Amino acid sequence: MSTRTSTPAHAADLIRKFENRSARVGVVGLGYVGLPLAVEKARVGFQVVGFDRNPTRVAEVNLGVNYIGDVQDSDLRDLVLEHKRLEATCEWSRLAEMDAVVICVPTPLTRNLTPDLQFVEAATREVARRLRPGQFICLESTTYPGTTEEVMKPLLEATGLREGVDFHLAFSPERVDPGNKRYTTRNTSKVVGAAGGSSLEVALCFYRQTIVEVVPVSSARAAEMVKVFENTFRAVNIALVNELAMLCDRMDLDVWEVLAAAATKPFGIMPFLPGPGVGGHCIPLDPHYLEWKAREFNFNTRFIALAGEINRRMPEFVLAKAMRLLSDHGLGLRAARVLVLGMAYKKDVEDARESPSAEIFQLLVQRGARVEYHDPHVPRYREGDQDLRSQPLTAEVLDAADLVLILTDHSAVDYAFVVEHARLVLDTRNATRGQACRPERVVRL
Ligand code: SAJ
Repeated sequence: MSTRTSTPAHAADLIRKFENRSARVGVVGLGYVGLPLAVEKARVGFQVVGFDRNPTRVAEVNLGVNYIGDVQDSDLRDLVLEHKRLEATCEWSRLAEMDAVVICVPTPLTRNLTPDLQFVEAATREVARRLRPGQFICLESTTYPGTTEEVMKPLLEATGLREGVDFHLAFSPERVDPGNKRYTTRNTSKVVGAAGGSSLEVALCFYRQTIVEVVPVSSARAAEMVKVFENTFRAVNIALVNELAMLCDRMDLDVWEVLAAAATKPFGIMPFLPGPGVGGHCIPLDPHYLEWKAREFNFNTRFIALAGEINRRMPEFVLAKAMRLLSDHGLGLRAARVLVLGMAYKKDVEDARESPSAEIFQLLVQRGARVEYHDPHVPRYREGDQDLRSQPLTAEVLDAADLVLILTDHSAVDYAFVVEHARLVLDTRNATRGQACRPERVVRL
């Protein structure tokens, strides 16, 4: 029995609908956050409608066809085709039917690293056009502290309806770790912040229907700050080990040996590993949302700026190391044949967006190298005028390359086979650790 404060009629009505699962739930944005959330809500009995601007995604969901690695194909198929508790639509007018609307849209950066809230604002405007008394609206997209209260709330209250009385508004950051089989949408604790008492009550009840641990904080701004801190923490620590990798290269030390030994400390340390750069649509972007907002308070977040600069420098560092390695073997980068292993931004995911591999691929091509790639999770890579296919990982393909460049350490690749058949390997992920030691052939970051 929850110790519930007196809640306005709409809040009490929403809480009742959440607890008896009669609430109709809308999820705006059916990507790596929205689709798993929609599946979780439908799985516990809610009627869920997914909203997306992409008609292809909408059609795939309505056919029970899954396109997100963290969602089980059978779950989506059963919920859509058998139980009919999940459907998708491009018709924004149906937002009026929803009791709860969760917004999970991208929050990218502009070219000069400032927040781009176009998708959040567009989604909020669609919701506002259908806003009615009794609805609960929640933003999950990672953003700077203040977005919910300073951007969303005014757009919604422009309808004349009032937050905390007519409708309820909250922020609850997504914590999806793409490819993580252990921590899923269901068992990853969830932070929730809202403008006022009854809104927090409503939000906590909504998330407690599907998530094991829900963590209330005092405001939407606090919840927004929690999330950008989480991702800044990762960006800064990844930058630290990337800087160490560049220093160890200069000092002829093995950064992998140093970090492995440091990780034996049973307390006060946390393992991060260097790599060819930082990809994905979170870590390289989200900290700059906080950096931008901090300036409003005349505050320079120097750690964020420095971490971003170091992490963005890694592709050039990898290129320089590859050029040195080829030169040591009497080869120049121009006309060299290079096989890139891994286009995805991190291991065991199929997402190549914001991938450092793509940047390094481009840098190699610009310097005249003949570049191919193999990635078991990315059969085709298109960017700009490039339309590339993953090459089969055969002895012939490996032998034909002057240099094999390991940029993503997918578990599905046989690195013993790679080391056996490649002439020269630059391993930026320590994926070849433990392989037959061929120091004359394998160099690590
Ligand atoms: N990376 C390193 N070294 C490391 C860790 C990561 O080079 O030690 C690189 C990865 O290869 C990748 C990039 O950083 O290119 C980001 O990897 P990530 O796993 O930190 O980030 P995402 O975007 O896949 O997922 C993260 C979540 N990851 C974890 O918590 C482990 C989490 O921070 C967020 O829930 C999620 O982003 C998000 O949506 O914010």
